[in-house]
Amino acid sequence: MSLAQRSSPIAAIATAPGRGAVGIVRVSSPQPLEALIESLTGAALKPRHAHYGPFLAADGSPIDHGLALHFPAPHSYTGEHVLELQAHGGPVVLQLLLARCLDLLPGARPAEPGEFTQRAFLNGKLDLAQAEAVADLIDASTESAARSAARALDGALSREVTQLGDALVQLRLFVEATLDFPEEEDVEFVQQADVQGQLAALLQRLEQVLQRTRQGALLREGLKVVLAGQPNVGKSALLNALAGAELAIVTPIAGTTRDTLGSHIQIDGVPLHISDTAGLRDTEDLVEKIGVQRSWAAIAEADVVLFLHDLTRLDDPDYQREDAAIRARLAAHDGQLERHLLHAYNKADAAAPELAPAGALAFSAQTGAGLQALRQTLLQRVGWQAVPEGLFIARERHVRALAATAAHLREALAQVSLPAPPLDLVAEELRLAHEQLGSITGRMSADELLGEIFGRFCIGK
Ligand SMILES: Nc1nc2c(ncn2[C@@H]2O[C@H](COP(=O)(O)OP(=O)(O)OP(=O)(O)O)[C@@H](O)[C@H]2O)c(=O)[nH]1
Ligand SMILES: [Mg+2]
Repeated sequence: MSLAQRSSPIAAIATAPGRGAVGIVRVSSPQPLEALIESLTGAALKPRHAHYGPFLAADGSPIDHGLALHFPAPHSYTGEHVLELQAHGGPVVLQLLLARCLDLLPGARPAEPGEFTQRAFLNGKLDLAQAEAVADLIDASTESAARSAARALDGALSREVTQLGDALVQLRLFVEATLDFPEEEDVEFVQQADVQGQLAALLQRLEQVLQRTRQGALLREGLKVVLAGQPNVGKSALLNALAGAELAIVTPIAGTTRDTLGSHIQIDGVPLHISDTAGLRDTEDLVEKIGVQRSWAAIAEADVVLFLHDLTRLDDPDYQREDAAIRARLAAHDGQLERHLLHAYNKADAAAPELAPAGALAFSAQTGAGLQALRQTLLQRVGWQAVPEGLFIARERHVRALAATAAHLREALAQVSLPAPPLDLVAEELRLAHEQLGSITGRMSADELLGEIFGRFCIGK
């Protein structure tokens, strides 16, 4: 997009497509909107006050009657001049209103998806993490996800990141200042200031933020859980029990399920996508064969594979042989899959409890016994810990940036701990750490910030 396009007025229907009681057309423009407002409503609007009246077509006839709200810059969502029109929520009415606004604004064009929020970011109304939280709040699939998105939008993640950034700036400042005065005794200087101790403390704080950010990413991304195992172990029965609905066909016939079948569920507010698969076995049946191939494909993509066993058949030699074959194939997946495996033993209602291996998860999809423990173990396995204080939603992008920041800090700490610390390398690691951290909010341009501080303190030449 060219600069001119980026600064042109934009307008869009802000409410969901389809019919509704109310529909909203929103306009944002770098130029004042008074002329548009005058032509459209025949009135002058008091800023930030609801005004009821007609929305006028070019010939002066009303398109609709509704509420108009004017937010002059900079006190608006985008930071530009914004007008919101609340009309009746019919697609034709809203299209007419949108077209009228575009006609009345020289150079105006329909807004691209997310463009109002993008302008809010560019005008400093939101940082990058907050802008992402807007989308996450709209997309939230569970109550916890929605609340956490609201907290991130409120700046919970941004504040943590900014505080870490401030501490990092102090360290960078110190190390770079030491570099600028080579006549000083570097080693002593660094030791006196306990750069090592400060770095270690910073790293510790960062790890805590990283842990919370991981939880936030889990809430947002959800997780893929695949139910796998031999035919007839009760995979479909478990899917139904977890989903609380009769989604999959359950019969005593081995090979009932052929298609992979998924459902969205939540456990303690964590969204999970759970898939039932065809029972794993060698088969001549063409349809079932394809089903088994799909099972393996689903297993390869899963975040967690819930490997189900049938307590009533554990001592059956045929069952044992098939079990060994499946385990061997799972192990053959470069050990990657085995890390995601969670074994669970079904039909506890029909078997003696001591049949399950010691410490194993035993449950009954039929009676529901042990399901609660199964749910909790599943959450633990995916790394979920209920964080008492406010959780904020986060993205994989944030997790990666924080992990990269931590890696640079660890490297810096290792350098500082050497008998003769190579300060230029330490400074470089700190700079890289800062850059990674700054990418989360998109606001902290690391070197600008440092330049500002150096300027203020008049250090150097
Ligand atoms: N006693 C008992 N029977 C169960 C339990 N769970 C499932 N079953 C029975 O086990 C049989 C197989 O259940 P399914 O859920 O169809 O098994 P599946 O693993 O999906 O089988 P495939 O689709 O063939 O791979 C059915 O007759 C179920 O009623 C349980 O907890 N206790
Ligand atoms: Mg099944």
